[in-house]
Amino acid sequence: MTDTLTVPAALTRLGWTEADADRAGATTRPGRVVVHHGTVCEVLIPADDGTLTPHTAPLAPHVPVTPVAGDWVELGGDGRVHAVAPRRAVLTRAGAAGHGRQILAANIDTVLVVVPLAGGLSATMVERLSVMAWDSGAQPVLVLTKSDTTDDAGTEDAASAELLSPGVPVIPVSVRTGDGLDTLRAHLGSGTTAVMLGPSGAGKTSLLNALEGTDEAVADLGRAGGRHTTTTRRLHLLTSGGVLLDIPGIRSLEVAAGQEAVDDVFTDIAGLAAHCRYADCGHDGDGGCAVEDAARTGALPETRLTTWRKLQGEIAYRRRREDPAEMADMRRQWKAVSKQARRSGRR
Ligand SMILES: Nc1nc2c(ncn2[C@@H]2O[C@H](COP(=O)(O)OP(=O)(O)OP(=O)(O)O)[C@@H](O)[C@H]2O)c(=O)[nH]1
Ligand SMILES: [Mg+2]
Ligand SMILES: [Zn+2]
Repeated sequence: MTDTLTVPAALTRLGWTEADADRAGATTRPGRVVVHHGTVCEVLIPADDGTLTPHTAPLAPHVPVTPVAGDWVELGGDGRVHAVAPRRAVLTRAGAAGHGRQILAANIDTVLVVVPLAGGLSATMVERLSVMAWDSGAQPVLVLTKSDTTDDAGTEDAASAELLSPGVPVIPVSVRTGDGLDTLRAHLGSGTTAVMLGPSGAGKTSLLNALEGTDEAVADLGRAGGRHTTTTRRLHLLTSGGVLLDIPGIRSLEVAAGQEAVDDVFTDIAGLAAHCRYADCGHDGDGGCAVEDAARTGALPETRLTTWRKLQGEIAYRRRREDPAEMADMRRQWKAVSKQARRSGRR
């Protein structure tokens, strides 16, 4: 924040891009949501002199959506939020039953998938979080934290992770040694909005503090897991020019994604599937299955197929839950089947 920024520069500082301009329209001079709690938003707005001014804005009553960190909003003359701009890439998680998806961060360019190396690299965590990241429409970057807990600064784990999540840059980092921080900064330049996605205790907030020299609360050393240290979703302006959203840790069950995102991560299985006998092969006992053949010979790691199958099951489950027509079909089918079963039971 300096006094010399022009209004467009102040907007750029907030991460405003041409893609946002396309969506929000050229006439608006929006503010950006830093954090939303209850009925008010903390918003940063470009002031006339080009500086950024923090403002606490209540929601006007007619606003149809709840703003989230990263949203661009239009403030009325009354200082309230009157509209939320249409969102580009959004990070979402599976909500509780019947609640659809919850938006965790809006208008993002990059998802930092934050996975700790302490205690060993979890392939499943890399795969599942990468799927969720691809599903946002933003570019994933895999950040392997706590590289100081390995013998080789995370080099070997980084090589394994590249195979687990093709097409994704992998950066081992440590806030203890400073390893990888400059490489990470290079991904967080001006005009980039990034969000950190990872389990609780992965070291997301520690990373923010190390990048910025800030003092946001992090978990005490050795504290038992299970509780989130970060409890809000908040946007931070970085000295590297970009914008970084720190959010509470994600649980594995909250990972929600579509088939396309799964194919982005499981390119090996998608590639093999082209050689299955049936175009709609389920890779689950169907004849002439190239995927299962590869798993048998070891060309495809068995664990990879296991995670892929679990994700397929979750996608199907969620589709049933989210698609009322399909759900109604299932209920009808269930009723018919159970009626049949009762009848044959009486006979
Ligand atoms: N050895 C080592 N420990 C680290 C490193 N980074 C973070 N930690 C420790 O990991 C613990 C958790 O860090 P946090 O930054 O609070 O984790 P978080 O991902 O923000 O967790 P939530 O806010 O709950 O989602 C803290 O005790 C940190 O000291 C690192 O590079 N090396
Ligand atoms: Mg945190
Ligand atoms: Zn198959």
